[in-house]
Amino acid sequence: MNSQLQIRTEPLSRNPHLLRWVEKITRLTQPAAIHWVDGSQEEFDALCDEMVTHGTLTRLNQQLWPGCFYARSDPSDVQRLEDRTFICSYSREAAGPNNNWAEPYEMRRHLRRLYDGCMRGRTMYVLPFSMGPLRSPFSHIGVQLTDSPYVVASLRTMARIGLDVFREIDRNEKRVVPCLHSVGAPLAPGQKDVPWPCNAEKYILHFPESREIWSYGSAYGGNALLEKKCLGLRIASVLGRDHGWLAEHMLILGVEDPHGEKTYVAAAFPSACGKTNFAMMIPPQALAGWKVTTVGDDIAWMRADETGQLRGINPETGFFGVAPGTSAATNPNAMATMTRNTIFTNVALTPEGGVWWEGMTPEPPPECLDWRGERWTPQIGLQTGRPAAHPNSRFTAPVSQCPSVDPQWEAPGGVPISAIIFGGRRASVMPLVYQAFNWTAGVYVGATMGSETTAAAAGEVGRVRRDPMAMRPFCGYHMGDYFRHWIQMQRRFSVSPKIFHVNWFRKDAQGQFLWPGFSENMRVLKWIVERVQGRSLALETPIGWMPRYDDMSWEGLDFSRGRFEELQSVDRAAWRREVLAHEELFIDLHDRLPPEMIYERELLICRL
Ligand code: TSX
Ligand code: MN
Repeated sequence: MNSQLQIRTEPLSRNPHLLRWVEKITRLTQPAAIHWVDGSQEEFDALCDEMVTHGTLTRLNQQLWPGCFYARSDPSDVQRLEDRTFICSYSREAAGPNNNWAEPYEMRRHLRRLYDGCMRGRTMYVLPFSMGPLRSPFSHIGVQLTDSPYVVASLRTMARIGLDVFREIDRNEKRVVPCLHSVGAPLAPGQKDVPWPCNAEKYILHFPESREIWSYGSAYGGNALLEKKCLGLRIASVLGRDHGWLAEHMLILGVEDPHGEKTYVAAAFPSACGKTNFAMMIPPQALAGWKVTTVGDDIAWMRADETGQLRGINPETGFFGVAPGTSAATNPNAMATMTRNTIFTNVALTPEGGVWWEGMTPEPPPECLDWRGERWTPQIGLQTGRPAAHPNSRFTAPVSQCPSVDPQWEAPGGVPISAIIFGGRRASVMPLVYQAFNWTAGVYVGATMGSETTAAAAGEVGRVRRDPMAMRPFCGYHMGDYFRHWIQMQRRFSVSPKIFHVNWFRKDAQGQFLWPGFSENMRVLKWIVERVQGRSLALETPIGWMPRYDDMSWEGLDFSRGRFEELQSVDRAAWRREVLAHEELFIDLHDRLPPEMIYERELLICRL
């Protein structure tokens, strides 16, 4: 290790459980040094300097991109690996058909062999993090032991880390979630390191009963930033089930109406629906006085307060967003957020020390280095079909820098959530918006939601993939039990949040999008908020309540009554086929499906 780096080898905690665990893992993984992470700016700067020296990071042009860095991953380590992700519960049944299950005892034995000496020649970081504001009743603390400085630097943006968290661990009787992570690339004495060490064999393991996370072999995204999908969703969903709250794959946004009245909504969308764009949406000029504020773009932890009001927090402090497609046109707030203090991973590097990705500007730069570090020109791109940025390339940027950040985004008690929106990418069948008749009907809407696949990687393009509540890869237990938990949550509410379904992606007979989307989605949001406030009207249909043309605001948009009828039409024959397709999901979950789901399905069939 470089001698410039001040390594904190003295423990920053006195918690005996933590000290004993660190000692045990040190003996197992045999790192060359231990670094207790204090979370300071000086520490971050030193870590980044070190990574620049090693070639893991490139400092971007500081005039153009102050505080920004660029990382290129190993070409084999570019995404979350669902087939390497396991729930290691005692019984296979508890994990459900929605998860890969592995026997915990055998998995532990196998992984201990892999972890044996796996940090040789590297520094092991003891990285404490809090999901949610410190001392908030919503919050949970984790400690990640990792040999990846890239993970340490990224987590400083994504979660609250460092000394304050150690203090809380020492003060608090709350349990810490131990998260063990190694890139699985020990260094022999004198062996030269590579910029992005990782291992061909990868595992992302969750032990729901003991609330532990073990990750091995990857340094990318959700495989390695264990706060996010592993703790924030998979383990938290189990905690939520056991303690009566919800850990959801949802954005939270605030809507301020022209009178200054604030309404918060949470929304779940599968991938490739523009969830981050929606979380940071800017209303159109014509809807003067309406404002959207951002609480979070990925995870919502929600519970009923003592009055029975649902309240939610964003447990994270950063955005780990997909770069391609993000531009001043699609998401100006995201572009402003990442102008400084941002880590870009697997985008393209321009000759002037800036970044670029497909869709960032109308014209590509004349020349750049692609995400693999190879020369790329628009012509090479055309000839080879290779994009300059990897389709899953990312920006890691602080929520606090988002121009639309909500003033209450760090409130320890969360924000009141009045509505929940489910959405999907559907070229047909699904109207722009409808409201479920009640909580249970809304749970059915979320449970059966689906989205059409866009990337060839996901198999057949254009096929509807069921993704209940956008949680299919993130629910840490049996999906049938998860639906039951959702239904039972209603007992905790004095007034149940209203549930809606939206679809920005319906197409006409010519294959054109019927709805302009983006800022114009404010018109839908306005109707939703006014429904919550009891100020807007709706038409009862077989699938729920829908706005009529005159129930929505159209000033500043040329959108005809006829086009709206097409967008909102409910084709009963197509809907009957849709409901039959729900059978596929229900067969999978049959033995643990709550009876309410069957009943809601029967009701829907009758209404159709
Ligand atoms: O993010 C999107 N949103 C939500 C925005 C708040 N996208 C991008 C999707 C992929 C990640 C959308 N794409 C949205 C949308 O509402 N709608 C569409 C479809 C669409 C694309 C282009 C146009 C219109 C609709 N262009 C014109 O109408 C000119
Ligand atoms: Mn997500």
